[in-house]
Formats: sequence, structure tokens, C-alpha cells
Amino acid sequence: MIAAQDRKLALWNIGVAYIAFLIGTLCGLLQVFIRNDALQLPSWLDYYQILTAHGVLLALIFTTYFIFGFFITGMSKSLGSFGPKVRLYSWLGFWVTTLGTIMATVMIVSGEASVLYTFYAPLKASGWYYVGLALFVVGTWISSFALVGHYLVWRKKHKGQLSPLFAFMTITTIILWIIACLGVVATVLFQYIPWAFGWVDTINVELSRSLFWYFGHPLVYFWLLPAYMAWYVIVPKLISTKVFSDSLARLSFVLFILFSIPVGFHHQLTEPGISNFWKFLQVVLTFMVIIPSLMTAFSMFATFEISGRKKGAKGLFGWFTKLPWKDVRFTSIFVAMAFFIPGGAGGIINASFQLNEIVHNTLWIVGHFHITVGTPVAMTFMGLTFWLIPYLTGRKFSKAMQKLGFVQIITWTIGMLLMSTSQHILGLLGAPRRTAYSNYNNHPSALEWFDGILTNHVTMAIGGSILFLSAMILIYIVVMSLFLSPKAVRAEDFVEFPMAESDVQNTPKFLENWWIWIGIAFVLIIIAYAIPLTGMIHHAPPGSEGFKTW
Ligand code: HAS
Ligand code: CU
Repeated sequence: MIAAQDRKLALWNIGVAYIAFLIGTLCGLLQVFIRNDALQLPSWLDYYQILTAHGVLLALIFTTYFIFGFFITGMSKSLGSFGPKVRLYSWLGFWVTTLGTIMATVMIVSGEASVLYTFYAPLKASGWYYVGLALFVVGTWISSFALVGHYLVWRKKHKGQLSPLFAFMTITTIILWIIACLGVVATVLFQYIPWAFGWVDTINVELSRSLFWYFGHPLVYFWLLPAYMAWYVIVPKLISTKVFSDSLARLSFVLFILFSIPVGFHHQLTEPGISNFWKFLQVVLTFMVIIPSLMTAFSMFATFEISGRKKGAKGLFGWFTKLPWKDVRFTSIFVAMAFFIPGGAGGIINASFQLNEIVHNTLWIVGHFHITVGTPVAMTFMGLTFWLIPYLTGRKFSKAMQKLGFVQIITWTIGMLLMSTSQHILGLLGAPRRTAYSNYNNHPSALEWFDGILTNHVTMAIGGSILFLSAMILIYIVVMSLFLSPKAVRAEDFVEFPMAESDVQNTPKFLENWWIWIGIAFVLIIIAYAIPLTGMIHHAPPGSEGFKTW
């Protein structure tokens, strides 16, 4: 078991994550009802306010805190206990992040920041909202540097050795995060804050959006990579085998450093002000960033097959029956992976220049991110939660809890299937996103479209309600594992951190030469962004004043 002080640090991070999860999922429930006109909100609360809270609390706060909780635990386990300095900076990072979180949340709740999690200008929130966001990012940087420090200490002591796979992947994710945040920090500090506090009158809208998406796209891989870490490092252990290929795993991670950043324009394909050439270039790079995910899929199937064959499986698909389906830690993650097949395919559709015209700003996109971050990532985190919290608290994860865990992931699966399928189809039929609801002024054809069994806002709401039920079961499991389950006493009751072996004999050393990857990443970023961003600054139309539309 890792040092008590490191456990405390991890538990505080996971605790905040689940507070955000509780409030965020409640907001999600309210939303699907409002879209059905089934709910009249009190005058101090409105749809966009709830939508902002839902996006920020789940996509940003829940994920980030959970990720740091997971990283802290895994880094302490794979590299040894933190030194006093690393601990100090980790706490400092935690509190700065939390201060930012509280400021941003207070602004949202008080109705001063109903700008959604993308905070597109010229929607204008209170300046303190942007200050909160900035503090949030700075806090995560401090926590990140603490982990990097821990890693550097290890490397000094182990000259010439490759670091353990978990540590390598943590560092990759952190590098990606720090480079990605440069964009959002630039726009928040130099554009939004001066504008929101009234020091300048107008804002360059196109530039602010582009800097946002420079950050916004790699943000999705900041969520995904920790899930991939679980797939590469935890899953093989759960199915009693080793990591399929250490070099493949590391290579796929460094490819994310290269290709996940210079692709933000694929969120802006319908925007004027960026020429087709630059959009096309970034679309091509987007197709490059699909490759490490395909490598991951390949690697997962190989892992399953090797494990299955070892257990006597025959034939093409015999391994399938040999997987440990009764182990909720495994089944949850398998379902998460399965969701990512349509999730990833949808991403490829979105990224296709012409097809984007059809799906952009419709409910299809909402469907897309609920089967990328909302299930593959979130359900992987759930699968980790089942053992991570008991591991950290030294409490039991009983048979009854395991059963409840199954109920939780099954309800999440059903709820998400209903909700995301209807969102995808409704989107294709033209239902917009980022609006409370629209049936196009009761136009007959819209009424007809939106009245099918799956193409229905009611189906979406039923799905949303099942999801909320599932979330509450999870909260129950979390509270039990944190405070109430009996402490483990006998050796066999202690919950383990399942970390698989990974053979590094054949792994090329240059994979851990970070400067190569950071260098190439910056070259690609400059190629993709330097000219179009300069153009946006030099040929900017008059800036926009702010609007408060709520
Ligand atoms: Fe995306 C919009 C393109 C992946 C999240 N995306 C979004 C938004 C979010 C989001 C939140 O090009 C909305 C932002 C907003 O508010 O406006 N996305 C992609 C592409 C990928 C992709 C090309 N997205 C993600 C991931 C996310 C995420 C991951 C969160 C974690 N996305 C877009 C585009 C838009 C977009 C456009 C803008 C749309 C617009 O117009 O606004 C790729 O990375 C996907 C690659 C993935 C694969 C799948 C590999 C499969 C694996 C599973 C193996 C399964 C196994 C199990 C082994 C190719 C690894 C076997 C099981 C069995 C049952 C057989
Ligand atoms: Cu993207």
C-alpha cells in the first residue's frame, strides 16, 4: 500500500471529483426535462445556467480531479512515495485549483456566467468567472509540475532506465495538458479578463474561439488518455496477462502529443474567417490523431486474445467467453471500450469536412460526446472507482457492493444507449444543440420528425432519468467506500491496485526523449496555427462588445 499522506492527497482529489459529479448529473437530469417542457424552472434559474453547470462540473471539474487522484495514486505506487516538496506542491495545486473551481461555480450559480463550458465570445460573463477559470488552470499546472518533479527525482536515481509505463503515460498526459492550456490561458488573460472587467471595450471573437479550440480539442485527450492508461495498464492485470506491447503503448501515447493539438479548427469548420486551406490542413492532421486510437483498439483485442488463448480458448472468437465477466472492475471497462467504437466512428464523421456541415451544432454532437467522454471515459473512471477508493481507504469492497456496481454500470449503459441514440438521430433530423428546445415554430414536418420512438425528446429524457438513477447508485458506492464500509482486516479483504507487468527489453529508449516529441509538436503547431492566427489579428473586423443574453 502507498504512503498514508499520498493516499490522503489522492482521496481529497477524488472526493471533490464526486461532489462535482453529484451536482453535475443533477443538472443533466433537469435539462432533459426542460427540453420536454415538462419542467418549469423558478425565475432565478434558467436552462443555460444549468447547461453551463452541467458541462463545467462534469466535463472539467469531475474529470480533472479524478484524473489527478488517479495519477497521484499510480505515481506513488509505481515510482515510490512522494518527497515532502512534491507533496507540498501537490497540495498547493489542489487548493489553487479548488479556489478557481469555487469562484467559477459561484459565478454560474449566481447567474453571472451562463456562457456554457465553451464560453464563446461575445457572450460575456462576470470577470470573476474568467479569473476562476485561470486559477483552475494554474492550479492544475502546479499539481502537474509536482508530479513531473517526482518523476525527475526517480529518473536521476535510475539513469538510463525507461520509467514504468504508468509513469511514462502520466508524464505524456501532463505534457499534452500543459501545451494545450497555453491557448486557453492566452485568451483568458489577454482577451476575456480585460474585456469582462471593462478595461477594453471589444473582443476579437474569431481569435478567442480559435485559441479556445487550440485548447478544447486536446482537452478531450486529456480526458481520454487516463482512460487509455487504465486500458493499457490495469486491464491486462485483471485478465491475468501482461501488457501486449510496451513500445506500441508508448508510441501511441507520444503520437497524441504530436497530433492532438494542431487540429482545433475541426470545431470551427463552419466558421467564416478561416480559409479552407487551413481548415483542410487541420482536418488532415485530425485524421492522423485517429491512428493512436486505432493502435489502442488493436492492442486491446490482442490482449484479450492472448489472455483467452492462455485459458484454453479456441477459434476466432473463443477468447470472448474466457474474459472475467463477473468482475465488475473489468466488465465496466469493457463496456466503456465498446461504446468508443461508435463514439470514435462518430468523431471521424464530424471531422470529415463535408459531413460536418450536416451535424455541426445539432444534437448529434451532444450524442457524440456522451459516447466519448460520457461513457468510454466516465465509465472507465467508474470501473477504477470501484477499487481505487477501497484501495486508498483500506475498506472492503464487498460482494453486495460488487452487485450494486453491476446495477450501476448496466443502468448507465441502458440510459446512455437510449439518450445518445436519440440525440444522434434527432441531430440528423435537424434538432439544434445549445438551445433549450426548438420544434421550428411547430412546423408540421418538424413535429413529424421528432415523434418517432427513438427520435423523440421523451426517449432522451427517459434515458437521462435512468442515467441519473445510475449516478446516484454510484454516489452511494463512493460514500460507502469512503466512510462506511467495514475496514479490511484479513489479508484477502484488502483491495489491490491492479498494475500489469510490461516488458521493456525491446522498447527503444528514444521514446522517452521528451524533447523530440515536444519539439515536433511545436513545429506542427506552428505550421497549423501561425499563419491563420496572425491573419486573424491583422485582418480582424471591428471587435465585438459583450452580450448578456440571459
Ligand atoms: Fe470529438 C466534437 C472529432 C474523439 C469529445 N468531441 C466533440 C465535442 C466533445 C468531444 C466534448 O472533427 C463537442 C465540443 C463542443 O462542445 O462543441 N472526436 C473527433 C475525432 C475523434 C474524437 C476525430 N471526442 C473524441 C473523444 C472525446 C471527444 C475521445 C472525449 C473524450 N469531435 C470531433 C469533431 C468535433 C467533435 C470534428 C466537432 C464537431 C462540431 O461540428 O462541432 C477521434 O479521436 C476518435 C478516434 C477513435 C476511434 C475509436 C477506436 C476504438 C477503440 C475501442 C476499442 C474497443 C474494444 C472493445 C477493444 C477511431 C480504442 C471491443 C468490444 C466489442 C464489443 C467488440
Ligand atoms: Cu476535437
